[in-house]
Amino acid sequence: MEKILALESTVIAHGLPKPINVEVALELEKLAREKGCAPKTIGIVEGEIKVGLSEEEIQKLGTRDDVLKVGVAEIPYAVAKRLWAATTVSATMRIASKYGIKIFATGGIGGVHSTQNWDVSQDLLELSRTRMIVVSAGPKSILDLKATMEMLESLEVTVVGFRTDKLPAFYLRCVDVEIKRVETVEEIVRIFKAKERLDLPGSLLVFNPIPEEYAIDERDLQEWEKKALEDLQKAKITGKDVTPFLLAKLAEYSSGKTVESNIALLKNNVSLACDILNCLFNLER
Ligand code: PSU
Ligand code: MN
Repeated sequence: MEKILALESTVIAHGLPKPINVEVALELEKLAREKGCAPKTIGIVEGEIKVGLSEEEIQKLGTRDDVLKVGVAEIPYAVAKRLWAATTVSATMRIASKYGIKIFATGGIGGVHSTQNWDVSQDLLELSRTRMIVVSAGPKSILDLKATMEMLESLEVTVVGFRTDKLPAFYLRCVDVEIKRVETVEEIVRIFKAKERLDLPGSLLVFNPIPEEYAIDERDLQEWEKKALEDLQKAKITGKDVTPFLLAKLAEYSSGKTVESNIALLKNNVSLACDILNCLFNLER
């Protein structure tokens, strides 16, 4: 078994501001290598699906302004039209799984949006279909967290909190929603092995709380989110642009604090994912 860690590209192209996005993408890869793993950042280059973008391709994905954001549903569109595209959690998982990859580290997963419009991320459906360990800092706090957790349960996704029994929510270490707690990477690996043995489809979603020193004050966050949601309504933004728009607004209102937090939690997740991967590897050797 090769120790490959999948990484997504939407966070680079649409989640983080330029030019720090490219730096972060390369840093995450470096961190994985330092931990003895082989990072593969996934994206689409002129219609070609790449498992392991080159440094130059990452640079381009992070700077071009014609990069599409694709979930699983939009992969064939980007491929057939030979476009540049960044893959979301759902698209990255699907591609990684075809490639035999078992672990994927990301920032936040998509979920159920708290707008009046019906907006549920493809990430949730994909998590129910593809067997993989996905390390995330939780659903973004801009989502309806309770609805997102209920939906994950309906979709039979196995969810655990790493050293927490309260749901981590991206910028927040935890919110008042109960989750199943695990204490060690060995436990995570054992749960995944059981899932494989029982031939259960779907992912093991590991929620890893943001490091304490980078967590955002809940009241500050509520204030920024309220303003960002008002802006969203005024700008009449819908669909795929909702998440990038809200993330950019939060960065603006927090004077960059949310970006720092986003970077810290990404590194934290890559680090945990590598520990899990190393543990899995030692077991399968
Ligand atoms: N996490 C981040 N920033 C992001 C995303 C996650 O820190 O930009 C992306 C992921 O790629 C996720 C996507 O799959 O947002 C969800 O988008 P939507 O809600 O449109 O499905
Ligand atoms: Mn959506």
